[in-house]
Amino acid sequence: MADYNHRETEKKWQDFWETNQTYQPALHTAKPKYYVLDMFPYPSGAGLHVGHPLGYIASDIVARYKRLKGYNVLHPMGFDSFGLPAEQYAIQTGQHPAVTTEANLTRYIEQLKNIGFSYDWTREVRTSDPSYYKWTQWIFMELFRSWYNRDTNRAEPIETLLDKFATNGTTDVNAVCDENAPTFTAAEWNALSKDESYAITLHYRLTYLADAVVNWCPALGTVLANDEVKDGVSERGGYPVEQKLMRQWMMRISAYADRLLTGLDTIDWTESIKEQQRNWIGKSVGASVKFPLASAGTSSGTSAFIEVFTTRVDTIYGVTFMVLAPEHELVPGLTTPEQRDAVEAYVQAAKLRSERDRMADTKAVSGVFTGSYCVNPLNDEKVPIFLADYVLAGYGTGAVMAVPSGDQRDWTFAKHFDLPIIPVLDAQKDMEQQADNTKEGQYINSGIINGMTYKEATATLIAWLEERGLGRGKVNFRMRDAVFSRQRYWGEPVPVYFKETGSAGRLPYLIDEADLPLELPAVDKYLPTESGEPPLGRAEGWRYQGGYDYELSTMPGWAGSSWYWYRYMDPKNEAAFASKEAISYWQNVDLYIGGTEHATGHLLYSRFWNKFLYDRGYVPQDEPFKKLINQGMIQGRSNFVYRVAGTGREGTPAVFLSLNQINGREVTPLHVDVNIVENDVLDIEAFKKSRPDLTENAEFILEPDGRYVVGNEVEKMSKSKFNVVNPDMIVERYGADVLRLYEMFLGPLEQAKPWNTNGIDGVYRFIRKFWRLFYKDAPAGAVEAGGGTWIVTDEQPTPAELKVLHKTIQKTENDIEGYSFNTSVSSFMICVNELAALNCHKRAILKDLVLLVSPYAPHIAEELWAALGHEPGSLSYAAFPTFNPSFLVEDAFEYPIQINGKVRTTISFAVDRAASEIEREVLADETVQKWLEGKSPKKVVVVPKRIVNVVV
Ligand code: ANZ
Repeated sequence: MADYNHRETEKKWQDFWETNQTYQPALHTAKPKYYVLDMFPYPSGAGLHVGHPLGYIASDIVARYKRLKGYNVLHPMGFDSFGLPAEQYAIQTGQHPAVTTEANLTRYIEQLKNIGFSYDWTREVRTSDPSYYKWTQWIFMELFRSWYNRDTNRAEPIETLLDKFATNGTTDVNAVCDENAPTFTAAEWNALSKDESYAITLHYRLTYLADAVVNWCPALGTVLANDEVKDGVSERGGYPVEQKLMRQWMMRISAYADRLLTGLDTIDWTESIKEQQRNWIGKSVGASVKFPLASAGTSSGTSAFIEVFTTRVDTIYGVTFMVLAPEHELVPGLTTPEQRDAVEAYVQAAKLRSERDRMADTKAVSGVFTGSYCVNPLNDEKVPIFLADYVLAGYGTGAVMAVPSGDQRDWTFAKHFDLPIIPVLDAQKDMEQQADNTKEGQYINSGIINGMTYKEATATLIAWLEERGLGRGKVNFRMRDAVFSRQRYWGEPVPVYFKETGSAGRLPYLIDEADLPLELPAVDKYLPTESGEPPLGRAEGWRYQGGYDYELSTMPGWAGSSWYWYRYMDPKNEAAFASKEAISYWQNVDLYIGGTEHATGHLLYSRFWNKFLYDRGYVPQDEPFKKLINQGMIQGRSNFVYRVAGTGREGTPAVFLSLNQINGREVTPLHVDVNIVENDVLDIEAFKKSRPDLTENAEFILEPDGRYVVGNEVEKMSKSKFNVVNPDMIVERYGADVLRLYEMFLGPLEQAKPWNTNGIDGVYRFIRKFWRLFYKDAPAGAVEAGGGTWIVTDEQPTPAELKVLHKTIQKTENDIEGYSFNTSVSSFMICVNELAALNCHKRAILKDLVLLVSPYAPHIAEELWAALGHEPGSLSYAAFPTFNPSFLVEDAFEYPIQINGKVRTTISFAVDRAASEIEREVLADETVQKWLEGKSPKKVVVVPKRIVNVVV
């Protein structure tokens, strides 16, 4: 049993954990709960590289630590298994995305299991599994069946809205709803047909159909997200993308804007993620103002004013023009015949620019005059109306009162079109330099607010406008409702069908709950139909109840990930997304670990759905993730060989120079696979074998000691850079425990850092040294050749040994509680070195050390725990060693006590004890008294930390 073989041992314990379901938490227990969660991965075809497990290792350490601390720990893993790559592959090869996904999943699970995570695998979820997406669809249905009541500040079932309509019409309704929702009395409501009243409710539901401006790529046949569009073309394929109004499912996340903002103050997340969410939500406090249209140039049918949103109503006397977004609905009506061609050309051009480009571009000035005017309500000045694409259709009202003396973009625009610039504050700087967004100073040229301060001016103007029905104070959010449809195949079908109603047109209806899950139908190709319908349009005979059209778009990638942490609580439940009992026990996630790239996507949508489920009474907590930690990226460390310029071409053999042989010669660095390099020395044979194209007859100029030394550089870890390190290889060679320790040892969890396999030897040696505290005669060399004779003793530990142990207990505990995992690894190394130096092989010390190390290196810990003779089973539920500060007080020293030149006894004193106290205690000692034979000593000499000499 004594041989330590990491391959056998790790496999043995992984099997043990699986067979015994060691990591299944109990639901009925007096223990406190702890829920530690990883952001679940999308199983890509490339498998895991060493960067992926970083966060998983950290969370696993916490999970294992919390179990030892007496918590009932939920630590699950699953897969975000819908997604584009599998679908792109399906388009190219015809293989069903489910097949590709399944193959990738199998590999992921195998890789994860190799690393020894304490996941309860019985709870695994997959978002693409119908038994899972049944509940994603159900949540969609619940959103559809709900509205947002501003008075109660929460989502409510649509029935409470219908009650209000029936008793008082829209009078008492304070809802977050579409702008064009009609107003009516109870009598009018009650006179409507069923279909007509249903159509009205569609304006209120938390998920709804609307015409939204989207990035439409005709060649790909789909809407693209902002980050899938670069310079007006699709990132994939480079096809033109245009801005198009399309009917889409939307999520009314804007209803939650304020709560998403204030909720941030209640959770323990990094300030940087919170700030990103705050910016994304973008709360602006300002006013909306109506500028009546000047009659000239306007045609009938347009509304009689332009409404703007401004955060600086105090600058209203400085307005010298008005700018509308090119998509603004008033544009056609405002355009005069002389301006028509120019306006239409401009509107057309704006369509080709993504919103992001339009916002980013602050230098180029473009715009066009509509030919019409409106009137500044404060001073009755005529204001020309322009279009410019820096004004976004979807923000505020899509119209800006332009104040070139106050705003940079307005100033640039005014200069370009030679429009007047009127300063409104005496503190404003030279207007020829730049617009100055100051709130300081006294108002000038500003009618009723001249002489006031910013606050007074703002309040006065809002009151003035409100009195006349021309404006009001308004809070605006940058965050818009989220587009929820994708014209794609590999996603959740939307559980909706359409019915012609006659009077109310074609309306969307939810399918029966009993018909969930609405499964993805088979299709012949994963492409849009010839008529431009999404791929689901190809499914033969796919109709609801035999006759109705289904919604053909699918849900976006974020649907399935916006609630998955609840499914883990009760993953097999067929009657609910999780039982009330499970949810009320587990509540929410205590610790969530994942990447920063989800700051304004997943982490915002999850909070939104969570708040919705909370409002509707399905979950007890308003926030899903109490504490969030973002692990840093692991970068690759690329290796290079250097080919002498001009060699290796047109049949000439290549000449490769070892790093220190370059000596200023002109060389071309070429990436070599880091897996055939060890400690920066190239395995030339392996290189020749892997790249015969480069190395045929090649000459290698080596270092004097015969090695070929490669160069290195830190880059992103990627296949194309040949710097991907596969965890399987590390596990095979060094063991999972070494991989786990080493990943933590690389540096602080939250920092980006390069992977460098070179350093792994140190951790490998540490494991061996640790083993040798238990077994003697482990021959030098590989850990797996270790082993030897069991040398653990039952002797009492010395104060020095206890001190080493308790220092490490304290450090490990503080480190894990503070998520500082790298520092624990070094304290283990120090501890093992110190114990080895003390020649300590004592059970009393080692059993605690095994527990301390176990969250990091669980396999070897289990093996040693068993060898120490514990009850058969896992150490996972043992008790974490208790730190005792009294062992840390300064070391004691065993003083030899000499009486007349002969050592008669030893007495231990703390090294900082005063000599006078030592003298007193020595003389009082029983043995010493015996030797003194009643005489009083002539002389007592205390040599600190050496000896006590008594002369009688
Ligand atoms: C007049 C003014 C004077 C403005 C001034 C600013 C400074 P935030 O803070 O981001 O909410 N704006 C309004 N709607 C817009 C749209 N759809 N597209 C582009 N810009 C728009 O910004 C609000 C300010 O951005 C508003 O206040 C408006 O310009 C502009 F010295 O009105 B302001």
